[in-house]
Amino acid sequence: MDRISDFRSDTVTRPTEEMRKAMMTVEVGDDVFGDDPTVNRLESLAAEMLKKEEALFVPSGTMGNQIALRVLSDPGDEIILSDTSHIIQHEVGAAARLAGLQTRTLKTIRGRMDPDEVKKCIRGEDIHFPKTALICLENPHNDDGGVAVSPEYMKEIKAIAESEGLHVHLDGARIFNAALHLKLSAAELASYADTVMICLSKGLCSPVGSLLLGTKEHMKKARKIRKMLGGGMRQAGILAICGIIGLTKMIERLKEDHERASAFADFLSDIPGISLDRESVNTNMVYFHIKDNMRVIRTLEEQGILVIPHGDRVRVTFHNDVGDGDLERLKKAITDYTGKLL
Ligand code: TLP
Repeated sequence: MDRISDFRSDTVTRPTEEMRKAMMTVEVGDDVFGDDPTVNRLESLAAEMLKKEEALFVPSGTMGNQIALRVLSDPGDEIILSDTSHIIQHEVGAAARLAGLQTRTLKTIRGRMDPDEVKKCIRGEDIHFPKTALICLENPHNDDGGVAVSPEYMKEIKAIAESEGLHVHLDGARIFNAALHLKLSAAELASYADTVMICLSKGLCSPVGSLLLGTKEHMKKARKIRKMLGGGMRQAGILAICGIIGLTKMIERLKEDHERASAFADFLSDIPGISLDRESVNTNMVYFHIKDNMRVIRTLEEQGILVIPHGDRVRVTFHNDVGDGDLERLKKAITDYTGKLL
């Protein structure tokens, strides 16, 4: 097969030319000793951009989320979060296994839990009850269509948490996608949470790495937990330099992914036999329903077009390594496939 059009995830993005070149010459040190100047520069840059006191470079988004859970809760506590959040669906049960938490999951619609339901779930003191420690948000909400969730909603949840003495963690793996769509700063979204995890290795094209951000005190605790989990890296500047390039040069480009996702969603909306929640498509992902989704996925794969299943849906993700040519190829393959079904 000559060409692969890989729409499986924005995690498949390869580092840009500039990143590869910068990796060759970047200054490095041992980050466990706090000696890597490039990691330190990345952490300061991210903290400044998101207006948090400190940032911590971690190997993956999953580790960032899991460290946050440990920082903001004690084993045996309960956390409230979306039933389709990444923490629930895609982190191998780590909240239970690594942080010892009980999870209270709530239905989400377009990335939002019902604030009244959230309130009802917060437990008072009772000898039988676990302590409610934390509410987790995700923005954009991946499983609900990569949908960007409004700042008003986040503010409402933060106010509920504050009034009950709870913390809020934001899984902001694609926070810049959400901020671009909502036309506000990532710092504003981050302001509605105590800790925020952001990924560098998705639309921003870094090969590896995420950041956890929060107060100095929380990040001190987080640094130790990262070490315990085996996430203390040594000459990690070689990766951090890509994160710096991602944060300074790759954010605006995400708009192109949103435009392609939106064009693709419009295209799908006109095809009989395909259904999607058009309103939830506002960042770089398109989820759609089609009968026997695995069959479509296999047919596309035979033509070198890669997409993934998500339950009974198909997910298509736009990113730096797929352009207009790939989109046209995908549209043609879907037209051919659905044409044959009619
Ligand atoms: N998401 C991946 C898969 O794990 C599903 C993807 O292809 O979308 N939070 C959110 C909202 C995410 O979407 C992801 C990755 C993570 C956390 C975890 O990041 P990594 O893969 O760096 O552990």
